[in-house]
Amino acid sequence: MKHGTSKQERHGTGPRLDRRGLLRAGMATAGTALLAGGPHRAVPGETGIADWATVPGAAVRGYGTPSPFESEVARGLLQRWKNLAPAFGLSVTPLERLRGATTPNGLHYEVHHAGVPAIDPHAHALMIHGRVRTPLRLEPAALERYPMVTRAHFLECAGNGFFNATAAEPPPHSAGMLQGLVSGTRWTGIPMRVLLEEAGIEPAGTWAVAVGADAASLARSVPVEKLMDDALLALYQNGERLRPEQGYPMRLLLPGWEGNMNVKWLTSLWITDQPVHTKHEVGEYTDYLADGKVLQFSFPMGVKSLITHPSGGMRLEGSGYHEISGLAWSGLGAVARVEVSVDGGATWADADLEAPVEAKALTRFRLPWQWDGEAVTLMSRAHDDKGHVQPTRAVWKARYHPTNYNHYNAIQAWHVAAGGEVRNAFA
Ligand SMILES: Nc1nc2c(c(=O)[nH]1)N[C@H]1C(S)=C(S)[C@@H](COP(=O)(O)O)O[C@H]1N2
Ligand SMILES: [Mo]
Repeated sequence: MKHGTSKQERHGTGPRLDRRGLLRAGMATAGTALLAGGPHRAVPGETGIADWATVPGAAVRGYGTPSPFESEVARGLLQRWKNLAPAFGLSVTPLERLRGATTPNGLHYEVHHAGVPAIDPHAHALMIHGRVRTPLRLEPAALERYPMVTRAHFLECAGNGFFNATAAEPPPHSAGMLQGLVSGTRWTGIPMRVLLEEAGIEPAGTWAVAVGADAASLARSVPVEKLMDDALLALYQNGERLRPEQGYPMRLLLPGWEGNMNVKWLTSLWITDQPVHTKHEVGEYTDYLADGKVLQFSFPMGVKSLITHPSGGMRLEGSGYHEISGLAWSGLGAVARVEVSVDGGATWADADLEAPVEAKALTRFRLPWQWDGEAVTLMSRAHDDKGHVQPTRAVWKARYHPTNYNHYNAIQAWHVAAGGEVRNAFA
């Protein structure tokens, strides 16, 4: 993923990039050395022995938690109808506080339509019924005997980015508050195909209605084709059992498709010959188009990216070397390329993609940058391996009704003031 001169020349942007301080990957170390020569220089003989190195530390414990010094790293809570419906709520992943491409389980974003049910796994089962030859009743303990796979996939709420989608002026929020209804996880579970083949789908069984065991009875119609393709009955997240917030003891995982369809606390998969138009697929999770029509069943999430470092609410401490880093993903395939602009979209340079680059998964990108201390606008633009490109906000807005916020995947811009303050921008 090295981006040499030839590639930059091919896009006709080579010489201008250097002027704005974007460095080629090989120069990252030069930039770091520059930092070490500054305020971080060590003074010989200054290192003493800290208190914690003079007495024994804490003993072993059954389940670990982060350092108390990291207590500010937490999900941001959005409880719009807190008094009326306290169990309805969203929480966002603090994207600007994390590195890599995996979201810790305690920071996975949440959307609960009627709270988190306290499910006893010994009293829970998934029924696969309807247009099948052999209806199945699958209890969590029995599922442990099935073959499992582990795959990295992002999960993104259809409404992620809603502040930027509908606001007249850019809200001055953090990356997490603006775009944190997305998380990245290594999910382990049973391929849905294995379970559906055991049940034996009748030829007429082309759709499935997935229902959750929560008080919302959240239900979505899913094409059987997707279930047979890459869907999982997810049982584990990042190696441990699903958290209650993520659907313990089992959830439907539809890689790349809008979060709402990934039914948590899955209890019923009713095989039908048509979609049944549940509450969540005829109102809230549809897209209002510019011409006044409503688009139903827009399942995959579009190609998207954002810079997380630096991002809204941060302050750059001085000009000179900074690394630009962020996340990219596509619900249609793997990220093929991420471009970064430090001049409001006039010129672009390819960022490095951090391996492994997996399909329908978060991908970390990085690009070294030498900031000249002047006001700039930073942007990132992702491409996937199916040829899709992240649109500008203007292009996205032109497609949809002014009130639409679902499937917002426009380019995220950050304005860096001369003083170093970073702020959400529309560009
Ligand atoms: N049963 C059930 N499944 C559900 C929901 C819910 O409220 N109940 N919320 C949906 C929505 S809108 C989203 S975006 C994702 C969120 O999954 P997470 O909370 O694990 O991030 O789950 C979906 N599945
Ligand atoms: Mo959602």
